[in-house]
Amino acid sequence: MAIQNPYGRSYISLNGLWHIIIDPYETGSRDMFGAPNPRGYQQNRSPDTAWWAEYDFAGSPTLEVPGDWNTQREDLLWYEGTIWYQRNLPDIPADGRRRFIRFGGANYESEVWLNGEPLGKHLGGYTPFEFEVTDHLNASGNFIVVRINNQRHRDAVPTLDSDWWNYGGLTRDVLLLDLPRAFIRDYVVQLVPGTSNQYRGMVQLDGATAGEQVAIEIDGRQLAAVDVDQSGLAEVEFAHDLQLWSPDTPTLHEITVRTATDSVNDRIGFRSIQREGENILLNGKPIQLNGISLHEEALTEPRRAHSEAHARELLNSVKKLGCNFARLAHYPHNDHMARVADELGILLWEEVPVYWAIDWENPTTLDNARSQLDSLVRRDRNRASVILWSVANETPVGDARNRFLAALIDHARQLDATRLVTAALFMRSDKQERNGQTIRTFTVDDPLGEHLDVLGCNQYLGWYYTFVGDMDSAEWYSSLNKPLIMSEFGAAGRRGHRGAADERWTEDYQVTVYQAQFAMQRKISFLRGTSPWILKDFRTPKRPLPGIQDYFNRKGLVDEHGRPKAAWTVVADRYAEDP
Ligand code: GCB
Repeated sequence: MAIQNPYGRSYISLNGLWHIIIDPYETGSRDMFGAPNPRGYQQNRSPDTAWWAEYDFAGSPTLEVPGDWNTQREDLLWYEGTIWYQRNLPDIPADGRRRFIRFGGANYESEVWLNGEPLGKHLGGYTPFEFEVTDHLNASGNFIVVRINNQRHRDAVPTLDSDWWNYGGLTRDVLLLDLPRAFIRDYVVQLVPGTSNQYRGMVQLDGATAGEQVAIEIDGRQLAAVDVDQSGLAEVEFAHDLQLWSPDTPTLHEITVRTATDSVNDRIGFRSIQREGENILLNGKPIQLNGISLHEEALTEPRRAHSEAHARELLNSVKKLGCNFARLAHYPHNDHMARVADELGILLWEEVPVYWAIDWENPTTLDNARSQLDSLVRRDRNRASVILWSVANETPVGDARNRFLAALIDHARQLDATRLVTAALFMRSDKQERNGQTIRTFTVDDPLGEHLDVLGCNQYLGWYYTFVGDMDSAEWYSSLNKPLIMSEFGAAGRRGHRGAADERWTEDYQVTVYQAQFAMQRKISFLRGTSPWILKDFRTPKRPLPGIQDYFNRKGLVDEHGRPKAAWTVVADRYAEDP
């Protein structure tokens, strides 16, 4: 279980320049016959310290951490393989406190050593992980080595194929956390759904003995004080009247969790989110989600976003578009996003990279997906902005897939019963002849819908399937009696490429598709939200069309540098009409 709210603790940042060795043949970890290399790079030797060494981190180039490696050096743009990272640590006093190295995210497989000793491994490119180093630290001369490999695998999550760039490296902050012997590892404080003043939560201590007391203060007032059990766990419940959080009033309260030896401050918003029939209720009232989808790329540059400043830039742009909602596709974005969304009042859909053709029959793949979901939920379940956990995107219906996703849905609910669970599904498309006219009907009837609270549907009418005109008479159905979010729709247009309203790849055709989509969507009685595809053009190896795509998906409302296209205004006007 990861340490809650790492940025609220005392820490040293390990961001900055790290030395790297590019290692496509895995020379740093394997010998010539494929056995583990006893002279591996994790030892951080050099010809000066070992006669056999054929490497030297100190003399090797550096990369900025956090940052994807692809956009820091031209020769790494397409690289998929291993890169070793190394840096020295500042001297840490042996003062009885505990130290943890926390990685916000590293894509995809990471193996970490301190002073040549293994700390552990992590799978998954978008979730945080940490290792305790208290007993590994020397008085001076400590160094850390990380081997990162971003090769794609059939049994991985995501799998071999996905429509985004496989950015590799230490893509998020690296922190050295400094904590007391017995510390607050995790806590959750939530409003009980459907109430306006009932609170429930838990505090998990690490290194504490049974009977130690934990207290929770909100805005300086102590509201609960409970003893922890044998396992260091305390459950709390209290009643209190507080101003609730909503997109219009994103009020955050100052929370302190305190024990005799530790305390941690946070800023938390409280709100209730529920489903009632085809409605989504925020603080008991039906809400319409006017949103936009986004990848984790910086607004003005085509590279991984990682900082609070990036999060502000992206989410301010979401606000400017008139949204109260954003879909963070297709994997957990960095820690800063939900925190900034909390402040700005943007509701979030958060997602794990269970995308397309996952290896559904493979139990190890399920464990991997579940552990990514687990990390995401535990990381963000104190964030008021997050209202939806999404377990999958565009996955093919089938027994193995249904079982796999049902297991993820159960897991999300077990960890967090206060939010709604969704997935981006497909619809069934049929034609009917009526009074000499052909009517297209679309039915959201994926069997997974039974398990979800909210149905997501990705549909590219006017782009991949059917023509724009077919949307005029389109009818949408679902017998599930659940709210629907159009989680993707849109069209590609290169910024500056103008033409007729029906000319594909132009800004103008993008406008045409959005207009037809919104006209059609007005008639869908159970539609409660939209997150069109997508805020900005993003890098993807799957889009080679020269002169138009050049390895960018061009469905953005702004281009890869953040400059708006004509469709921006269509979406902004639509949301302004119906805020
Ligand atoms: C989809 C996927 C998304 C793609 C998008 C597209 O359905 O969910 O990842 O990028 O379509 O542009 O085709």
